[in-house]
Amino acid sequence: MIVKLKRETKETQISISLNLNGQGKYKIKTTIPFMDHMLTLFTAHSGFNIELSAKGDTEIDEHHLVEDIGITLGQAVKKALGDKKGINRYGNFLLPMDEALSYVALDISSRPCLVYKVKYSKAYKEKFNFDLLEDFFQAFSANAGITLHIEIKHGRNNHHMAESIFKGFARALKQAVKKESKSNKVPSTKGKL
Ligand SMILES: [Mn+2]
Repeated sequence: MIVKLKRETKETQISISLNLNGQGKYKIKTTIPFMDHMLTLFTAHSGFNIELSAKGDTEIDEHHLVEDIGITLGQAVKKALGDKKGINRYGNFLLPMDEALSYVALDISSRPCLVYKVKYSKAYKEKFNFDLLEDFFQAFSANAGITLHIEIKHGRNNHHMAESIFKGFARALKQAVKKESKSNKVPSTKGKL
């Protein structure tokens, strides 16, 4: 199933097309080069197909746009999951990226919760404000209804740490959304997620 969503506010304009059963094909244009890089990695490693076009009031700063991309991606994932019948529900991944190592664990629970244990170095004056990534994952978790734990075990370079997180997030989500071949049940003793 391909989910298409448009989200427009006075601050940002975003459209997304998402297929959870894809081949990792991407067309990502957010006007923020670092987010393009992260979302491209995310798409390639999740195996989803994503077309995302986003722009907004980045003349103020990049906060609105980064957060609203998280909202839109979260809404698209939630819609694409549908009744959640037969999915694995849980996913986790320990992902090394050179000297950086992240651990991501998630539950497609309908209970939004973000635990984010990541400290970026302030030693460099980078173009991108890495603190915005917490807002991105908070928005994703809240709108997808996903419990999401993200931790950096260790690392030195901010770019590597972020890259490790996005790849690990992609791999964990890929596991969780995958349908078990024989089961058509919602994987909860409550019968509903
Ligand atoms: Mn890179």
